Amino acid sequence: MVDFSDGPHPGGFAAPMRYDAEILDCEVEGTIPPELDGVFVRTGPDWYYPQLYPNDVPFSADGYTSTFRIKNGRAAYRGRFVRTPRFVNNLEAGRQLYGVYRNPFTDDPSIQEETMEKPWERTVANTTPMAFAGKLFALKEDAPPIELDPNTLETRGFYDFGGKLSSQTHTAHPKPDPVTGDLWTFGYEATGLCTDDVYFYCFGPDGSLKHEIRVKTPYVSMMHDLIITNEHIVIPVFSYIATMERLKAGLAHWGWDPSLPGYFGVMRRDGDGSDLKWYDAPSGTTIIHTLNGHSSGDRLVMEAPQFDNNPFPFFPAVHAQTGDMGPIGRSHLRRFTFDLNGDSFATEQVFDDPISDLVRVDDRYLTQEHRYCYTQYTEPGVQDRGSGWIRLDVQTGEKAVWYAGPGQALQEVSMVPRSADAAEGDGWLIGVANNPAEMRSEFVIVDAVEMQEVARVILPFRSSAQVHARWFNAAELPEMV
Ligand code: V55
Ligand code: FE
Repeated sequence: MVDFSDGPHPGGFAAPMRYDAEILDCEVEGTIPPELDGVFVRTGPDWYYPQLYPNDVPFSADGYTSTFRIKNGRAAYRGRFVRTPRFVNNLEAGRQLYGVYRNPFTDDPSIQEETMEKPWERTVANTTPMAFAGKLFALKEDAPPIELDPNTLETRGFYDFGGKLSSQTHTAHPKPDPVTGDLWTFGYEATGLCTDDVYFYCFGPDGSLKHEIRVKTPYVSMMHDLIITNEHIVIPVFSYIATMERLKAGLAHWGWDPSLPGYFGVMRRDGDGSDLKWYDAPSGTTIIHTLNGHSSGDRLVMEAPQFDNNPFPFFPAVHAQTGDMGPIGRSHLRRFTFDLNGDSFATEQVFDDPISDLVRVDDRYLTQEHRYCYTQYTEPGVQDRGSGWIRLDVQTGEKAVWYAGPGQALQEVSMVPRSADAAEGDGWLIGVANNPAEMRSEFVIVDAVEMQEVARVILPFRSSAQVHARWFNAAELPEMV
């Protein structure tokens, strides 16, 4: 029986949505710029059945992918639950069969033999959309990508890069290199649950495997994101720990352990991993998402938001009493400058106010030096304007902020350049605002130079919360009618 009265979201804006939807020609306020031709894809979590155990976490909710296809000033919306093996098995049983986050020991006996052997089949594919070689995928870091039909969003199944993905997992943060056209990506816990193996890949735009690197990490930590520069790979290892003992005890995959050392691992991206160097970093902090980085000579400069405590209180501290969730994390954008010949790095705060760690650059500048960082932000003291998107000049510290409107909550922003050769910063900020007063979601287009709204696509319903979203132009994901 489906009964959400005990949560996790019994009602209100975050209540489970549980529907697939399609609107062929959406209601629009303002004018969608005619230059916008492509598809904005969002992936996020929505519980189709209530969680099996109270200690499960929001990251276990079923993956839902939705698209705003934009062309000739018009917008079409589609949204569908990803038909993961888990979704299909739950639907057949009419209830949740899967236990707590990334822990098959807690699964229903009817499927547990399978999930112990193939833990990636527990995935909910709820984190990030990816386009690669003309295909669309929904990603979560515990499994290979799941391919979706880019037009209908029907699920095609797991994708293993033509047999080249030797890792059992694939990150939710692959990095397209705009200079080479390649995709740099990786999987951690690559050889099984709680293994310290990390496999990195470079895939060419035709889908071919160009390079692979295999390394081990000092401990098994949540390697949610990484930095690819023009020459190097930087991997953060910070404060979360997974062990088989935890899993056998029925706990969620990650525990927060501020007594663990932090590390940045740096290695050449064209090497074999034997040059990997671990730089000691402050413990009790963490880096979940990264902004961008660039190498030149014996220096590597990267920027990332850093939390000075546990950002995910539903992964409680390993040494705390049950129920002690610790403080909610807030992140600051910091710049880390590595001496590639030495064994240390310098840290500077780029911006003094706390910001959302869903930071983005114009993707044409990934691996290169960039000027602008975009993210969600509300200036301290500003009230009743809803949440904002900030354009932060990381070189001068100059900022400009656009606010969504009273009560509205903005999700992750994407930057779309006005044209392929437009100057950095010239284009639009796009993303979804949740409007709880109207109980609906709205797709917003903001001029990134003026920081003024130009159009809004109005949905007559809530679209479930995204984790991440990406814009793919019509050349990357052509529309098939
Ligand atoms: C994150 C999100 C996840 C996950 C692991 O934002 C890390 C970080 C939505 O799922 O499984
Ligand atoms: Fe992420």
